[in-house]
Amino acid sequence: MFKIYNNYSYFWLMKRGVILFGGALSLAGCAMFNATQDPNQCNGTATYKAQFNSIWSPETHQTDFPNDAHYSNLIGATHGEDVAFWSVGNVASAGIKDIAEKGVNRKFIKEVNWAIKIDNASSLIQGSDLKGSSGQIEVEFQVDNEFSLLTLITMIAPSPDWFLGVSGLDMCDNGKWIQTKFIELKGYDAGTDSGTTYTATDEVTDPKAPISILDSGVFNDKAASQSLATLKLMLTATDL
Ligand SMILES: [Ca+2]
Repeated sequence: MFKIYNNYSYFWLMKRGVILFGGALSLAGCAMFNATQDPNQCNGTATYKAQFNSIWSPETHQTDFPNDAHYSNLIGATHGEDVAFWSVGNVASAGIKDIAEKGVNRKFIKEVNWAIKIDNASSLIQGSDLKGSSGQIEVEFQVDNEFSLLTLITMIAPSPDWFLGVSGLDMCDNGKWIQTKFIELKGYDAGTDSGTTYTATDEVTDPKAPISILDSGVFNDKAASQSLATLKLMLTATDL
């Protein structure tokens, strides 16, 4: 818990309602922080395995199913509640736009690294891609009390600006690390390209529209499932 006193840790502590009066952060300061710790927070660190399983196919999504369906490299972060890399109702960052339109992760990696630098995130998560519409991507990640949230994203490809993912999923539930969690992943529209089919030519959305759930067009046909993939999260180790 000991942190060297600097501007970042000062703001980090201020955000959590701990008032410090100048000077180096002392052991007494640590005791003061512990005394204010929320009982709903989780202890120690928790390691998880995340399995992304695609169920996207011409059977689940009949309309215009592309010949070269695939997913870009699964990418994400572990972070705290002071940052959201994407969310429904907000416009996409440059990093999310690049992933959703092109499957290019470079700018998103910069956004995560910046969040790590200013003490809003703890790690970058990088997984493989999927060359086809079916298959599995597996990644490991570690969370702790301060950074208990998970964000993951991969491009639905080809597509104008569509992606799958989770944002700010809290692995800590009422003071306990979640053992397993199963999520059906639906598609999102990044609001940066107005194309309505998988292979539409580029059509910039200007100004950007808010990120929204994909429930119209090719995602509102006689699909057997609105989900394109599932995400299974499994606690593999804890260090309390
Ligand atoms: Ca769009």
